[in-house]
Amino acid sequence: MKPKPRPSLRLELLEARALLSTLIAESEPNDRARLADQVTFDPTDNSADVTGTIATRNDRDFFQFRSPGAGTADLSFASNTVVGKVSVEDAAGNKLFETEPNDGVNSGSFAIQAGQNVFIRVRGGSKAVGDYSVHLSLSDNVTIASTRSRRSRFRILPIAFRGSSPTNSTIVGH
Ligand SMILES: [Ca+2]
Repeated sequence: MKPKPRPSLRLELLEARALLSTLIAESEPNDRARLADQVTFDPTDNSADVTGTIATRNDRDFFQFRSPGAGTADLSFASNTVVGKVSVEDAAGNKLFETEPNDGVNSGSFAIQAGQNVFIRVRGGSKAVGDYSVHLSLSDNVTIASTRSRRSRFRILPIAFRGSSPTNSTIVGH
């Protein structure tokens, strides 16, 4: 006889999906703008977390997003090992923002236009290699179309359990 699915299973899946939606992991090769990894923003908080690895001193990682509206983007680079330099350019190669790791500047803000293609390049600024993360957050006035509208159909329902704990019990009503 098949075991019955746990009553909490659906909630756990939703939580995992929500976390994954904001996390963009690099995929090599991404050393050129045309090979850039696409960044998607979570419409619930207008943010995205990018992760990558500077594998060699010549490695460079490109990420790209198309701005859904005009506003401001906040960028923050973090790494335990890499003195990384982040450059942000538009499609024409105009510089929008650049960190200055040698001066301790690893975050900042820049203006974005509606429909603008924004390219983010991460380089290792020294011989150090390792993992890094880049947090991106768009200002509240930039509206992001939700591609997960089905999510709104789910609601948290009060559930009555009979048993010693929610993971070791039987749903008796909701
Ligand atoms: Ca790369």
